[in-house]
Amino acid sequence: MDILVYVPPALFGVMAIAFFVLWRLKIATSWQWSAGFAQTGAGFGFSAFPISPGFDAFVSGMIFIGAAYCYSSAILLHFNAPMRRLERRLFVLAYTLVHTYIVFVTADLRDELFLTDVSFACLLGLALYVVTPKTSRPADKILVFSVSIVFLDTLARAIFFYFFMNTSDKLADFVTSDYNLAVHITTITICIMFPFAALGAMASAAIDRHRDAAERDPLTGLLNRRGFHKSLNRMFETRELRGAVLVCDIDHFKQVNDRYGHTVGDQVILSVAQELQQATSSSGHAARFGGEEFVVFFPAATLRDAAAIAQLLRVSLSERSWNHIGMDHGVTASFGVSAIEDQETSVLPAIERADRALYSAKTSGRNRVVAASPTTSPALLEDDHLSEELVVGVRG
Ligand code: GH3
Ligand code: MG
Ligand code: MG
Repeated sequence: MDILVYVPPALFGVMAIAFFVLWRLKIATSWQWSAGFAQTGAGFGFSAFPISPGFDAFVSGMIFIGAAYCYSSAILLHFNAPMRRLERRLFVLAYTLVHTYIVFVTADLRDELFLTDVSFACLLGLALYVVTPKTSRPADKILVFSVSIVFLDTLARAIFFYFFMNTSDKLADFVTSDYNLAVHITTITICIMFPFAALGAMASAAIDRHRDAAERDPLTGLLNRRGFHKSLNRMFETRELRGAVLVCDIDHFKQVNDRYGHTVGDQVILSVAQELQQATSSSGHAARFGGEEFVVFFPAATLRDAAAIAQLLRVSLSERSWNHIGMDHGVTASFGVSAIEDQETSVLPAIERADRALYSAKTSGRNRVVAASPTTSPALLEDDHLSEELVVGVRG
């Protein structure tokens, strides 16, 4: 037991420093991990360096609840879940009142330990209840599993020692109690998994964030060229290469910048991007390839489907008012569409064909849709013809 009492404060102290550094480096998204581990280490410190029984019981109880509050905050933040701050704070307040009464009025060690353990478990249990349905990454599942272990360990110990063990009820006997030995043993063996699981979940989330930043356009949030190809490659690992491509370029966009400034230009780009994103819904992959040029891939769509969608987008864009951003004239865009052919092994030839069709749309007057296919040269499809014939072919 002598050496054992130094292990948790040392372990959690190191974890607190490590998580603090990770938070400063912006790898950890919340400081609450570090605060939780620091408090757990400090709480265990009272077993290694006791001061006086009443003071130790009161302060260590408050510290453990503080740690549970921080852990629950860190977990909820990690999963982007509702923080339930009011409920958790009221809970901590209620704990504080009862805990103060037990320590300073009844001075009953068994009640104090039971209350603190059950309250600690409740705060973790609430976080687990909220986030468990939200876990998808393997590292997050490991985190939830390890928090569940801490939750069960705390609850099981509370029940076991309160109902089945005949331990002393004097605060002064805590340091030498079987309970204290049990806490140290389970903490060092099974609960220590928790900080490592938190570390793994944080690293996994940080990697995802960086990957996302590298694959997305910061202005519109659409995929960038690299993200578009990666996302398509991932999709085609498991399904047949089929679908249609739409490329879109805003007409005379330079004039928008020249007349209204770059900020207004950015807002136009953003609005067009949002329109494209809506049109693709969850099935399509919309990307900003550069400047004011966008590419959208529709899996399983035919040339006819893509042309019909492009036509709807073209009309919707040309009819839009831009008064709200201070522009008193309209914006139009030109579209090229193409479909992946049977023998093709990549989406690139279809993008090239759609690009040529776009060029054709630009040279034949802009504000129009041109559909290309490898068997025929880019053919201008008249707008009326498109709306009557091709809209019929749109799939959901
Ligand atoms: P066209 O109808 O032939 O497409 O003419 P255009 O003026 O749209 O074509 P061009 O490619 O010559 O001009 C595109 C302009 O887009 C040039 C560039 O300054 C502007 N641009 C590129 N990226 C951004 C951006 O992120 N924000 C803003 N505001 N403008 C951008
Ligand atoms: Mg343009
Ligand atoms: Mg352009």
